[in-house]
Amino acid sequence: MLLGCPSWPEEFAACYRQAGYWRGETFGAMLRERAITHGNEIAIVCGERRWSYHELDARADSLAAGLLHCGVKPMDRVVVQLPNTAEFFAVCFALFRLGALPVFALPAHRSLEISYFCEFAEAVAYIIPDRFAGFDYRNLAEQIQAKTPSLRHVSVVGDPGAFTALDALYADPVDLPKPHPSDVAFFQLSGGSTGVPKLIPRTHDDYIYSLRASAEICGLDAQSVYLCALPAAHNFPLSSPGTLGTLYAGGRVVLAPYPSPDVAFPLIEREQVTMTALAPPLAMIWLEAAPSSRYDLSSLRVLQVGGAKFSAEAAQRVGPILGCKLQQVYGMAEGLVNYTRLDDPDEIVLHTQGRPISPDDEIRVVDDAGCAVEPGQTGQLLTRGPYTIRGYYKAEEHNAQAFTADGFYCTGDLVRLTPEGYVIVEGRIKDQINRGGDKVAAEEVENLLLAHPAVHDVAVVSMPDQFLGERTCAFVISRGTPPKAAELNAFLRERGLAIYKIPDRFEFIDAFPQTGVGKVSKQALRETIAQRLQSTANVS
Ligand code: AMP
Ligand code: DBH
Repeated sequence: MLLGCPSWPEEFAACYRQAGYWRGETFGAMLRERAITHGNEIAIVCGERRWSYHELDARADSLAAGLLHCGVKPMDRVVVQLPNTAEFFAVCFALFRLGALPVFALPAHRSLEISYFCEFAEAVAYIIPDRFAGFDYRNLAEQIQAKTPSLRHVSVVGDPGAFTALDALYADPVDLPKPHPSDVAFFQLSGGSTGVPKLIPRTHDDYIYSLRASAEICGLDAQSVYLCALPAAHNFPLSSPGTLGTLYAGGRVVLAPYPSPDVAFPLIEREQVTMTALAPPLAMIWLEAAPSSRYDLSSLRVLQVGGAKFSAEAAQRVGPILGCKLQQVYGMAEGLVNYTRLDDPDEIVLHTQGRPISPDDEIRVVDDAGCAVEPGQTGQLLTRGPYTIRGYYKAEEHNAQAFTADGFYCTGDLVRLTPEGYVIVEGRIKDQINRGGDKVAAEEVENLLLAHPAVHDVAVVSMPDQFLGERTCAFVISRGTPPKAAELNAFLRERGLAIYKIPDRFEFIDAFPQTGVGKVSKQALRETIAQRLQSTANVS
């Protein structure tokens, strides 16, 4: 077991095994079983490449051997930052078989995030594409390697430049020790609300349960074709039921390098895609594009939308325009995932964010004092269960706040429950901006801006946005003449912050409004910017 990963108390673990949730499966063994039963079926479609289960299985063995030769050992951390390519799955399953632990970075992360993941996790290896979306990851890797002593190895999918090509690692399979099902299998990342992102340890047992149950809820089977349009490393397309749930069910995963209609629609037609997952802004783009598209989307049976609140108005257009069922998904990389069910009445599918996967997902809705609210009232959602973590990796102090003494995760989301136990997301108390599904921790951006010489103080808040739901606004008290917004923008880019976290707007202000106890009132700042936007909209 890896130190620094809080686990379930033994009595809970015993219950989860007893109930049949944790079945002692591991990812490596799961792929082997599918290769035996569905060996010649196609597992992964990536451009013109089609890998059968047998091929994926063989690649995982051979790459695991190659990584071992490079010095990657069981329990070592490996930062994986790959776009939606077949290699992402070869790498994941190779690491799972080896018992080395991927840290799932997103392609949008830049030097600030990646160097933090590498240092904090003491990663020994970093796996990247050569270029993606106009960005050269080899330059990034060079910077990171220069300042991260633990990082011994960089592998590149594509042209390796000064590093090693992933393709050159494939070696003859060797015998490997088998990871234990209760071991951590990888780290997901939290959108977070604090200064630095948190690492989320997920075990084989708990994650496989969540994707097996998700696949069942979504009716996946060997005939299912799942289009992965969101970034593959994100928890939603990875596990709800996502690519791994599809592979669990023996279905086919089709990879879209980009989620835009011009890329995704032809793939849906060509591959006869049955299901996919989108965040709300993308779903809206698809709804705009579909009526005039020349591609046949009729194979699509289910469109999942989640990551941020999907408005009921947009939700009701999904059926008529795309000719498929909508499923709302409210989940988190920490664990708990809620789905509307495929046979739920419209009322529920349009107006709620679903109900939990498991009968043993425990839900509490509490007020500021931590007391249960009256049924149907709004409060913070706390949760505990067979696939919700009991703590972040090496974060004892933060865990004491983010988890209750009896192990409930404090989601920071404000919800209410319907009498049938469906969750409606009403808002949030965590200091985070949800930019159309991309989460931005206010404090992380504030800390960086405070380092700028012309910034005396700063508060980052959300502002309403028709398209993304929310965008980010930084209120700045300047030191002397206010700097130009472009200068602050450039400053954050130079620091290596992911672009989606850079504030969309800077507002300069003399003093912050305060709450009764003298704290900055972010609520008042949100209202100020919302009013300003409203009045400019009225003028134009
Ligand atoms: P993360 O912790 O980064 O995995 O992000 C999970 C968070 O995304 C949740 O705690 C919610 O705040 C938000 N979220 C996810 N799905 C939905 C949804 N369907 N509606 C509203 N918020 C959502
Ligand atoms: O936003 C999320 O993190 C999310 C949304 C839907 C998630 O992790 C999930 C489903 O599993």
